[in-house]
Amino acid sequence: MPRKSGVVAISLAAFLAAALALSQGMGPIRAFAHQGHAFAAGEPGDPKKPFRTVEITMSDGPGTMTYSPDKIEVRKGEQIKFMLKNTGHLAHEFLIDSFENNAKHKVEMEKNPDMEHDDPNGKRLEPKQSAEILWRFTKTGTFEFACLIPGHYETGMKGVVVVK
Ligand SMILES: [Cu+2]
Repeated sequence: MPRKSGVVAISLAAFLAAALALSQGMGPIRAFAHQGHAFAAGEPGDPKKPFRTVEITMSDGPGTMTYSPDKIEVRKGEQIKFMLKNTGHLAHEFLIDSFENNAKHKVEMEKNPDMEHDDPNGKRLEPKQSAEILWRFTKTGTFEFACLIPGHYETGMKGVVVVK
């Protein structure tokens, strides 16, 4: 009998430990999923809340690739609906992030040039395509929007958002 109750005690302890590990695990796993998206520049916007619209045109020509405008200023907490339009002849993307994350991401894109983006903080647009991104800037600082298709950033496809 003592032996049997010992086994029961151990299996109950194991069950409790597993249940505890599971309940504790939920939080960090969820938090990690958010960090995994690396939303350094804020967070996805809420369409039910007010926002300001900013149109950004992506274009390309001989030796030049640009965003117009390539600098915008926003207030901390403000929501911006980016209306993106690709008027160029090539596919372009718009990824809003910290300079650091874009630089890291750029290295990955050089290894996988066909990597597609359709994330809350980034879109890839084919020529003549339009897209929207609703974004809330929750932190002050200077953030970057960039096209990380190999060669595009170097040709001028980058811009900044100054959050005050
Ligand atoms: Cu581009």
